[in-house]
Amino acid sequence: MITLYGIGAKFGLPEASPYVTKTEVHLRLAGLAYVKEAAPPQMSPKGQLPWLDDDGELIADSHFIRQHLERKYGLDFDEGLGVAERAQAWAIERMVENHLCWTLINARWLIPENYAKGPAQFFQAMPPAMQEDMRRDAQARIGENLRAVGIGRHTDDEGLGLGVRSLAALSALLDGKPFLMGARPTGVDAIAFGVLAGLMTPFFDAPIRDRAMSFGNLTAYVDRMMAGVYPEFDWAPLAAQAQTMAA
Ligand SMILES: N[C@@H](CCC(=O)N[C@@H](CS)C(=O)NCC(=O)O)C(=O)O
Repeated sequence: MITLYGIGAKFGLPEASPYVTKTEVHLRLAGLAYVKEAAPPQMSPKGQLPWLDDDGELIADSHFIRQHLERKYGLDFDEGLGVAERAQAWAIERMVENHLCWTLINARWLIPENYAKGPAQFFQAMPPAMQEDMRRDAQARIGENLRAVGIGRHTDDEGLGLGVRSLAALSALLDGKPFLMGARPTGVDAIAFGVLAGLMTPFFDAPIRDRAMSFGNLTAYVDRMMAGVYPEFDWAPLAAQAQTMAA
């Protein structure tokens, strides 16, 4: 039995964490049965979500989970792609995970209104006397991480400009295709969808959300992935919202 540990449905999304979403999309694309459990990152072998328990074998990190699934179940999420396309997919994945995703983290954790209704709620199950300190410490840790990766050292406008460059690159790479590498979803679509949906959810307001919503092919892409991978999820199409925002 496969158990996927993540955050769960929150923030108007079927899964709050983009990395857990990546793994969940891989599982769904592969048609593998799994159960999902909410768990804190501290319980993970690597201290982060997601992790997977596959019949007693524990695998942490969305990349290594993908590798595990491909090896154990004889899958290739990039089936049909040539060497250069696989290299391109890897480069896109790194841009999305190690660059664009930080703008999502910045918007959720450092914009006070988003933090209050979003990640600050993670601590509600803790003893009331500890909650405030835990919220402050966690936010400070994220601030340090943002400085460590660089994006936290820039002005808001500079940080936004960097995020928009990645969005524009994704939009150009998607071009007129339904999915990033062509006619069907491949491995990289899992994280591109996870991060874009996380940026575009109407639950949070942020300048990077407004800019993301202005890329028509990216909103349509998120709607397409959501309908295909999470058909049971109640999702208001972004393309319609984007039209209202632009009017
Ligand atoms: N490289 C990891 C990144 C996972 C990650 O950053 N997970 C976040 C949740 S979205 C987490 O657990 N953060 C808690 C922490 O870093 O302390 C992966 O691909 O699985």
